[in-house]
Amino acid sequence: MMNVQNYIGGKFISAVDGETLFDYNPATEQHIATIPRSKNEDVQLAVTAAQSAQQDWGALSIDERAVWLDKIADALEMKSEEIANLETSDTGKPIALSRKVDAARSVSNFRFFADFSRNQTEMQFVMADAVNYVHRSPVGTVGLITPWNLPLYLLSWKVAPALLMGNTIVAKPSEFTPLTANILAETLDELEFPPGVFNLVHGLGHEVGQSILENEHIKGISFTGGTATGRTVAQTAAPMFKKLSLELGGKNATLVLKDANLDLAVEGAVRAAFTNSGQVCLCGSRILIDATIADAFREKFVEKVNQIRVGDPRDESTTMGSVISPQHLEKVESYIDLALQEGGTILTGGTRKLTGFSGPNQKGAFLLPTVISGLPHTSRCATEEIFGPVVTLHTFENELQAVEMANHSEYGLAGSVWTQDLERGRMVASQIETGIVWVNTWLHRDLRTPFGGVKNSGVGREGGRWSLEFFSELTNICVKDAKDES
Ligand code: TXE
Repeated sequence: MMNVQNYIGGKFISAVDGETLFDYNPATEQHIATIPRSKNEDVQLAVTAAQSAQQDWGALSIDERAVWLDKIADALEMKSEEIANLETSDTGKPIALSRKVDAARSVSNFRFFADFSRNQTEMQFVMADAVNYVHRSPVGTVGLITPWNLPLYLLSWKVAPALLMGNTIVAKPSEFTPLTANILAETLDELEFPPGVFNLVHGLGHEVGQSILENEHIKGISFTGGTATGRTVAQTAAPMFKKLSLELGGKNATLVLKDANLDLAVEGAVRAAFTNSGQVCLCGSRILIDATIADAFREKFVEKVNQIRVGDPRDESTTMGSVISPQHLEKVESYIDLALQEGGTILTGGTRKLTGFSGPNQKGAFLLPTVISGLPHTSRCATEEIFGPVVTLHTFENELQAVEMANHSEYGLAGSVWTQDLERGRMVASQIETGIVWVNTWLHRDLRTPFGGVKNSGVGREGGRWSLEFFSELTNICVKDAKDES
């Protein structure tokens, strides 16, 4: 069992009041770590440490900071297996997924931003008699608040550009998944990274998270999490005029057009619906299918879903693990009950996975991948974020209706369109009110592109130059010749 501590000013320390919380493995219900239950005093210590480190860190050149990012990437890469194992214990996700996505992409986030910065040139706007230079300064101390679904991946997505642009950090990982944020702190410590530049405070959202939001010295907040929490974040931080980036929930549509390559679409739709037990904000949790191909699609789709291997997350052959907690399992199950009350038909799944386990996994929060049909696209199950291994199927008569159905959502984060006519795919994609649309693929990420949502899915974009912009302040310096104008 691990005893995780806060990392403040380059030191591992307990919460000031000594209080702790338990961290559980959701696939076994075993208590795996104890973390500090930090409060406002701990945030204040972290902010003081960050502020003392700000000047020196901000004074480094971007190239010097990029060298640090590369060093961090190399050091994390050496720990890939440890990261993957801890992520699997904390989240219940399959080890193969933890390796391929969580561990690998956390490394590539640091490497990407280091390389990306080397290709940047200073923005200039030349006038007839003057030149405007756009100068970037750090925002200052920023608060990074992250969720449990992709713990180190999402934290590194924020930490890398924040460091690169010269900011100091107070980070708070989800209380459900603190272990890989701790690995990052340990790695920085081993590298003798400048103390106080990166500070980590563990604890509950409404306590330590809220203190980060309210701290007047924290000048920017980058938050990824649920829409309801995002609203609290905005309500607290916006009146203080903090820079704010909110990446919130989604209820993304997968649109399967009449001319789709059916095998490709089925495979993509299954991956979009069930990756990480459906606990990715980009997951395609409602599938809209052209009525003329609906029967064929449904049959192949259910067949493919039944091939998902739900099992022990540590087993290499498992393709779906548990959900994040027993409480979350109950929430997801309540939507399955609701679907039945609303007149839906469960085509497969719908129950807990109870058989085939021996040992501690018998107590885990496992649900079978669940496919529901027969519900209106306006029903609660088809419009509210379930964030679990549950997908609803709906049919449309024409593309106009498909787009209307896709846009019938309070969310607008992502989506995918499946068609062999690429022009049509782009046209349909451009009509969907959302931040990201894939055509004939899903979660195909180029880190240079803008990432973020519209409507209740958030505010702002991160990724590539959008991250650099968020984590810096711009000063336009207009320089005119000092010659006498007369
Ligand atoms: O997320 P929270 P929860 C969605 C998903 C899920 C729902 C709730 O639908 O069922 O959100 O999940 C911190 N001030 N997503 O409750 O609460 C919290 O400690 C400051 C989508 O786990 O949003 C954690 O570090 N911080 C999402 C982080 O916010 C606060 C991924 C996110 O937790 C806080 C996860 C407060 N008052 C859930 N309250 C996505 N977009 O991918 C909580 N936190």
